[in-house]
Amino acid sequence: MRILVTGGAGFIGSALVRRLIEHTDHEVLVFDKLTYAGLLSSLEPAAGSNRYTFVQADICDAEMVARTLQEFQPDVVAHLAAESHVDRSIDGPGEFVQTNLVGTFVMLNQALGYWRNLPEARKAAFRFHHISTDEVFGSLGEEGFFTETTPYDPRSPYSASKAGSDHLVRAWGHTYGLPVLVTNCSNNYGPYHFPEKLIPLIIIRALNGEPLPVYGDGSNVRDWLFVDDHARALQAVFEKGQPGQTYNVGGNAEQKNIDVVTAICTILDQLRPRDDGQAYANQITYVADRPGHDQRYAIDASKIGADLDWTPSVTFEEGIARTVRWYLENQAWWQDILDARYATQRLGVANG
Ligand code: NAD
Ligand code: TDX
Repeated sequence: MRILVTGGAGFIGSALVRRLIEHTDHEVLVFDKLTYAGLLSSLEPAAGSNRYTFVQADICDAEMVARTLQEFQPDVVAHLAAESHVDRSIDGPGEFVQTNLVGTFVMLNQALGYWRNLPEARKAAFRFHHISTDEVFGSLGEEGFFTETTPYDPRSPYSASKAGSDHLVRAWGHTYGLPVLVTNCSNNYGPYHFPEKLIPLIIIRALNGEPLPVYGDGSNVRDWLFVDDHARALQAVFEKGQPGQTYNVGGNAEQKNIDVVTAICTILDQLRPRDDGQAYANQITYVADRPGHDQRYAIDASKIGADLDWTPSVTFEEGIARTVRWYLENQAWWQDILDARYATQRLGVANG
């Protein structure tokens, strides 16, 4: 297969590309603008392959999208490019509307034009796979799970823009017959995670001897999915999924934020004890809550299990230990980001 991956220089996109190059015979083209979150260093393990191509371009640029589709002739578009950080969407929602809504519209419209001109057999096999989030479903109380039929109730500028993009994708499927697939997944974590997100931010700030900011009272719950498990799910969906269907993808690993932070501290105490012999947990600081902070997300991933035989393989305990070890062994990767792009300061306080 020929797979065009938008956002392939991001956290999840690069995990997908590394997997496809390492474990399959698929040809891969990464289409990525290289925003602050796009890193060629995350693609280094794949970049030497003759089945890998990179194009630096914006998904809002219809001409570049059309030309790339025409030249690369993909069987699958895996659409991951997006603005992805909730805190940044509070500070600057405009980019989220532009990339997540307008960009997805451009991708759909250009993919439709390309798909209509394919020969019948390739037309039947083509898939437009949109990668979305569980945040479109809103916030859960103590009980229950998000399923594929949970009504949409997005509550941040980020999740509203992703919800809108999901609706556009389904509309292009229903109205024009484009063979679309949608996946909604829970919080990913693992290697190459940009340090604005909770887990890498805590690891790096702990190592730098800085306060570890826990929003609110730390009781918010996320369902953590190891990124390589997610990449395997995405491959299963675009290879075997039924066009028009949605699949929820989750890690079956709910954790309160404070427990995530404490787990990281405990692992660091073992692997890289502080020079002064103190526990890393002493650096934990409760800070002002995120405005509109969703309380709990949890995914019921039974449909993808039953239909496509996918289940998460990495427990939270195993995944968090692997992740901490990766950050200890790959300081050069994250130090470059701290020096040139983002130094783990607080975002999204929204006083304005
Ligand atoms: P990321 O922020 O790490 O990467 C986004 C990538 O998209 C970057 O490489 C960036 O350069 C690229 N990009 C941004 N705007 C672009 C544009 N206009 N044109 C072309 N490229 C552009 O994001 P991620 O965490 O890897 O998330 C990937 C996708 O998965 C997103 O659609 C996100 O909404 C979704 N998702 C993420 C998570 C998570 O936990 N990270 C969970 C659920 C869903
Ligand atoms: O410094 C912090 N302290 C803190 O307590 C940060 C950065 C976050 N948090 C909290 C907020 C959330 O409850 O930790 C939790 C996780 O926060 P993020 O890592 O920012 O992720 P989240 O907002 O849950 O969204 C992520 O998962 C769903 C991704 O960023 C989204 O792209 C994805 O759709």
